Amino acid sequence: MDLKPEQKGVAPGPFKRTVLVDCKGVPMPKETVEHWDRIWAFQARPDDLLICTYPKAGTTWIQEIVDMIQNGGDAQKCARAPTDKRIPYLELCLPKPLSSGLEDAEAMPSPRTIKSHFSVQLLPPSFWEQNCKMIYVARNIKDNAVSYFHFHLMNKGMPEIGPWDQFLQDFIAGKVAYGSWFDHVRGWWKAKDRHPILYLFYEDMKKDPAQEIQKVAKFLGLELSESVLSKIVQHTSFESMKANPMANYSTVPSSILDHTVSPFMRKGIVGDWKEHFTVAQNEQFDDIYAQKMRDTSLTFQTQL
Ligand code: PPS
Repeated sequence: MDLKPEQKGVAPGPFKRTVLVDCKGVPMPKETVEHWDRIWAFQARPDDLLICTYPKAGTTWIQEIVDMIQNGGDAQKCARAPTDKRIPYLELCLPKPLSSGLEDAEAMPSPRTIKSHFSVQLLPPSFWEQNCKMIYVARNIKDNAVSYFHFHLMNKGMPEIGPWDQFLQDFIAGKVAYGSWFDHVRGWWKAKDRHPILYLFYEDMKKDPAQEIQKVAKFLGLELSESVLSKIVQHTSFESMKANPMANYSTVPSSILDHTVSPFMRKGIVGDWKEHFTVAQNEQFDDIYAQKMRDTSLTFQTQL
């Protein structure tokens, strides 16, 4: 596909891996924290839709689903720009000449859909004040950790990490960007009792995409015909999205996202953790998981 100039990424100067600094108790990339006052003051509008996830939980997938629903299943309309230009990533701060998510969101006419990975305590207050609809996608911790590990390898803007075992320890301890997976999924699970939040699971989306897409449409107050629904299911399958330059992040310069290290659309399955966890790591993980999740009704599937 030929890309229009505005659809192409512009390579910035030498790209450096970030470091994490504390932001309200959550480790965050220093670039985000440097712009914190502006991010925190972001003015949400009542008709904004927020898509929020822990990183690597299926964000891009739900973004494509939402955009397809909003555009009546018209794939051409969804090919107007890459994912992050259609649905800005609020707290993403990139070096010039790249634009930041905040700038893109502020410049966008309503109705806007905005992406964030914030935990509840980091979300700018205006989203709550304006009672914006929010869609949260959660993914089982084991596959989420594996996907995040590979993402650190291919994304040259993420912090430096050690080998898998070291990463896993840091991930369990919440010493990664956006902090503890436990706090994140639990915080949003609680928030849904007091806000219009549709809480979805990656595993359910894999198991029955049509059913989950219908849930999203209903949440947005839209009806889908059978033919539009089946177009959306097809267009948002892993295989279709992997081949779609407007959804697979191939337009980002390779100095930032190096798909030769690991493609952004890597495997897209439930249960890949079995290829990564040793028996000992799995046992340790299960123990910690049982402790941290003992007093919540939130449950996950780690295989289908
Ligand atoms: S990010 O960087 O946080 O926005 O990444 P995110 O999009 O949340 O997560 C990327 C993982 O989601 C998988 N993915 C999909 N799985 C199934 N179906 C579809 N359509 C799909 N699109 C993206 C992607 O492959 C990453 O998971 P892994 O396990 O690494 O393959």
